[in-house]
Amino acid sequence: MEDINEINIPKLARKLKKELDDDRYRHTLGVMYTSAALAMRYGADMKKAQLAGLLHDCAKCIPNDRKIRMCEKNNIPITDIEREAPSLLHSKLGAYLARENYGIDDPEILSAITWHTTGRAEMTLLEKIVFEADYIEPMRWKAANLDEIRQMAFTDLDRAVYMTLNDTLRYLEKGSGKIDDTTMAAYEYYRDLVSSR
Ligand code: DGI
Ligand code: FE
Ligand code: FE
Repeated sequence: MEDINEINIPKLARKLKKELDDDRYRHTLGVMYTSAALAMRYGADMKKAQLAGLLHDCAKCIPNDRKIRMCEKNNIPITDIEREAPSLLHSKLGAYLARENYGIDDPEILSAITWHTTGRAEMTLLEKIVFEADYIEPMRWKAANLDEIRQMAFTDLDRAVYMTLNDTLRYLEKGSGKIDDTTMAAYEYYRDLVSSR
């Protein structure tokens, strides 16, 4: 509905803050600024990168049973893996809420929110920026190889995406997290892309 340039980021941030806990809000700001930095580096739209970063986890703090109910009510399809790990739904549901509650109808921003958790094969530049910013933003500290991936994100984005997916799969294999088909397809695509060069 709205022209992207008319959207007031501080105003949107104040509205979003009410829906998130403090740590999640701080993470969100980290992702917004890191997405902006990557957009500068790779020549993506700065405003879209900031908006996608700001809103990417807008559904994260909704309790899981409510996520499922909201998806069912709004005809958002739920895969078997998402039913087992409903937290995964925060990306799809986040894109829905970005449109319905935050007035974002730009398809590039909405798809960057939709794919930020699993990634996917052949991501757009904005999708890769938000996917990567989510992993490397300054508040993150637990993930493996963070220093190396942070540097790589500003050197070779496709390789950084591959490294991130590789570490995510390793992390999921150690735990009991079932791997989503989209995550696996993304991993295989970026692995092959990087090794073919
Ligand atoms: O929402 P954030 O915590 O900022 O980050 P995120 O949206 O990337 O979600 C991270 C979580 O998602 C992390 O615990 C790993 C998990 N995840 C990513 N891909 C898959 C997955 N979990 C399962 N079960 N399967 C996947 O394919
Ligand atoms: Fe997320
Ligand atoms: Fe996040």
